[in-house]
Amino acid sequence: MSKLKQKLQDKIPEYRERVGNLIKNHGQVKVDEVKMFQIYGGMRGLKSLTTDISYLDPEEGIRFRGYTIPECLEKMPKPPGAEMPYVEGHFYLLLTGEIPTQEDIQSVVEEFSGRSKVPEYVFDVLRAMPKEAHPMSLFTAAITSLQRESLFVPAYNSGISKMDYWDPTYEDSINLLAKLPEIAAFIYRLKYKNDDQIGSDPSLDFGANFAHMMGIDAPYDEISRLYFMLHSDHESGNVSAHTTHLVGTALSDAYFSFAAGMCGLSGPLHGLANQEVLRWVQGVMEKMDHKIPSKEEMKKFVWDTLNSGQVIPGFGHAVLRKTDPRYAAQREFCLKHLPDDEIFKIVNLLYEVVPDILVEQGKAKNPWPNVDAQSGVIQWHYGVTQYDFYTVMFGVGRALGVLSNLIWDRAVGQSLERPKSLTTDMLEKIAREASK
Ligand code: CMX
Repeated sequence: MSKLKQKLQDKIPEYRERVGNLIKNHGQVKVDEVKMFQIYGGMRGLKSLTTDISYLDPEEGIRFRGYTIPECLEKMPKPPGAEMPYVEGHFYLLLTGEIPTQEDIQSVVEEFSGRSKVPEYVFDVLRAMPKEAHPMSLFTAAITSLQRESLFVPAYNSGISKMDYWDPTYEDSINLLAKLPEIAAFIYRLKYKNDDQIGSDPSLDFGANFAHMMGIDAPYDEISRLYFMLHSDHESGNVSAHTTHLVGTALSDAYFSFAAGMCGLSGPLHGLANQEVLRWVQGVMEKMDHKIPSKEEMKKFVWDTLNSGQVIPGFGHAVLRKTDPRYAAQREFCLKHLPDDEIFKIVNLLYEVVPDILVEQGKAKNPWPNVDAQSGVIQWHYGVTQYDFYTVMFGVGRALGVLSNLIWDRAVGQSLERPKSLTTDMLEKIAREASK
């Protein structure tokens, strides 16, 4: 058994006891109540999910296992000479709740690289898909094609105990995670580089190997580590995390569950927003003939977008009520490495004008930028200008969090998710009775 799996196995009994105690001794304690607007309003703010992988405070932003982004960047071990920590170490933290040592990380790096070879049939599937298929369509197809490798399915069919479900789920999750960088880079080079593929180098860490297979020089390895870490998790209620969890509660294996989550990530209100930001910025640049707009000109672009009934991509959030620390971390990287970049200047200008306009418009509860407002700038600067690819990289990062969560769901025996629905007649009756 690998060191990581052993560590997980050692932690499971205590966690089961804590959850068991909550259900058995406090099962009737009221945590929250559902209001009418939440039923029609996407269950916003309803406290009805649990995860220990990360927590999103509306004012402070994300904490991964209790650590803020700056704390993770400072405390987590890094590859020799690197600025950004190992992705493998971040996965270790998400899964176990502990900051790994260099030695711990080394064993995860080896575990991942030993499982990273993508079967040839996955590439055949991708090559057979229509040329104009969206990269997220290719990404989900690759994941579902890999589902035949699931170890959970034969274990379930052979009658494995519910107590042991976490074990093949762990195996499936690591097998899938380890292959995602190569799948993503393959999709990129298939679609945009005439299928001129660059083979994986298993001696490299997760982030560096991705950069190598993309064919982009340093510091793209640093960007990849930062990008995957920042996008890994955002507690349980966002569409990709919730969908992966929901589908997983039907005991669909890690491949099906994660693919479902990735279909959710592909929506423009969620992960696709990063491509929408670049598309919007490109529109501005074209109209300006590649001249940086003045503040007044930018305000007009923003109002025109709002007045035509569209959202300003990369701004607002369902939970956050301040600038997203994931935005701030990427902004810092830009200030250090690409302060004169044309798109960075435009995105900075947006930061100056959009919040006031959204406040003036009076609709968005959070006028501040989210992660997606900044991530495309860095990608564009280092040559990844094909912005419809950005959500695939978001997906590779998101896998770290949602698969960690799925393993813990299985460890604690999370039930099939099945909330109750009511008809409009019933809700009207409840409303009438409440107003008597
Ligand atoms: N531009 C214009 N209007 C916005 C807005 C924005 N950036 N953000 C919110 N609003 C509007 C909403 O569309 C809504 O309008 P209606 O009442 O007409 O429906 C109103 O403000 C209230 O929305 P909210 O409660 O503030 O936000 P929600 O929780 O409903 O939605 C989000 C959150 C992210 C979908 C929304 O802010 C948005 O559409 N942002 C732009 C897309 C985006 O950047 N998505 C990425 C989020 C991060 C991620 O998941 O990757």
